[in-house]
Amino acid sequence: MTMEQTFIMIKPDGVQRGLIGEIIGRFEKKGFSLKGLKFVNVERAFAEKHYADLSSRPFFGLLVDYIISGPVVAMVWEGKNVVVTGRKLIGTTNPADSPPGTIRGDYGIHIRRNIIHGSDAVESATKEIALWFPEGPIAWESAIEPWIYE
Ligand code: DAT
Ligand code: MG
Repeated sequence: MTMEQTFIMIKPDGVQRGLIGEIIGRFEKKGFSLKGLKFVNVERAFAEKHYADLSSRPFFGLLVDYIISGPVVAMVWEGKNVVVTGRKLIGTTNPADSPPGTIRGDYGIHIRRNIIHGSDAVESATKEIALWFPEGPIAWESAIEPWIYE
């Protein structure tokens, strides 16, 4: 079965606040498979490339400063509808509006400290995975898949 993949990043505040295990656990427990994982100090030019679509927005400079303020956890997660469902696990952009039960709703307060990034569409996921994982994700089959999908 060829499955959809998405790019998920735990931002510097998520790392500093000790939420790496919690966030990975939520994606794992949902039934998604981890296909790429790295702990990275992001360069300014790389962060600007990742957020290139937002370069004309007034908050762009602060957003890039934040992303390069400490290491991030970059991941590829795989599963049926993982892009949309991953965004549901994450919640809305502003943690103040994000319902309890979502990652941003449970752990965030401020829009510029929103803990986690997730690709917003299959096309952006493909682009972001290619940018962050030029070597490609890790190919492996989860042995529990028959217990997650019929
Ligand atoms: P998301 O991360 O939910 O996909 P986005 O792609 O529109 O949101 O924006 C990327 C990040 O930029 C977002 O996680 C937080 C920041 N951001 C978005 N809108 C903002 C705003 N109005 N003021 C300040 N920061 C904002
Ligand atoms: Mg986005």
